[in-house]
Amino acid sequence: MTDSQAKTLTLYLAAPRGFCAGVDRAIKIVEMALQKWGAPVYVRHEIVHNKYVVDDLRSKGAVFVEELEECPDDRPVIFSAHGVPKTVPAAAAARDMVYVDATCPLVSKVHIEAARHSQNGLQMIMIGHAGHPETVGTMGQLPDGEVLLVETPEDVATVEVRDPERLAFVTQTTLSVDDTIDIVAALKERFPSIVGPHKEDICYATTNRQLAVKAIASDCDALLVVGAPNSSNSKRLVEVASKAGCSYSQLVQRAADIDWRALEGIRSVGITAGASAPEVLINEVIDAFRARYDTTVELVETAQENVEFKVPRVLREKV
Ligand code: 0JX
Ligand code: SF4
Repeated sequence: MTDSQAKTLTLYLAAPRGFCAGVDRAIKIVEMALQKWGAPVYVRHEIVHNKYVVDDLRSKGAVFVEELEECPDDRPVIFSAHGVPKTVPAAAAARDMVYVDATCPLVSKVHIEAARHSQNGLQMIMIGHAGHPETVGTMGQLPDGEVLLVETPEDVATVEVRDPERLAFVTQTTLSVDDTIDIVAALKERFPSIVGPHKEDICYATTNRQLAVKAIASDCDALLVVGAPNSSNSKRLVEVASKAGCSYSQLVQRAADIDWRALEGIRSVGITAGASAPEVLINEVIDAFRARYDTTVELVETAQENVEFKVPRVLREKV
């Protein structure tokens, strides 16, 4: 192989990738709140799981905290895209705080489903990752202990329910579609009367990004997912690529994280990004390849998205 051949590389750029409608809306909410009320505006939890996004909003006057108790009474607070337990807005209201809920409408829909099933006398089972803020928020729509969590088909085999005839399930929106099929199948096998969504509650953005990865994974010597280590949907994309036959799939937050040694000898790389990763970081990664290889970029588009969510009315009204 000659030197010039060795430096030739094809980048398969997955589409859809990166920001989803819920992330777009959540970031807009923080920016509009800063315009409306001035700095500081408090944000409970990272608005979305991305350091670049959080640092940018912090530089504009947002203050990120983990708990509502860390916020003063007299400044607005925004709840992150992942959703919050019912106790959080209740505590903010009790303190007469101004708050804006940036929970993605597709997560809120799951909250409403869980509450509705419970009102109908069904015990809830949630398929999700323990400790993830979305799971904590969805389980927190009902009193402590009311929602049972299962993470794997093995959990389904041991979960103890009140009445196997009166059960419903919901899921986190950012799970692996394929893994969730197995968990739902295990639930339906053990509890044939269980009710739930048509398939699961995984959102369009999670589904589309996973399908796009599957379309390129087996053609790539390596696949990089731009995203954060605490981003559930981004981590799932790395797993999907591995399972689809890509022998080296890695999460990178920025171009500086790329392990160039591990990529030695490769001729094709897939690139995608989690729903919370801004396009500027994807371009940074592409530019890093262009600086090292004679790079051809091929867009592989498996779906088009045109979902948009309105920001809450309070931010659309003139001051
Ligand atoms: O960890 P998640 O994938 O739930 O969140 P992230 O990375 O911030 O993505 C956007 C918010 C998704 C909520 O469903
Ligand atoms: Fe909403 Fe899906 Fe984006 Fe989460 S990943 S914010 S559920 S659109």
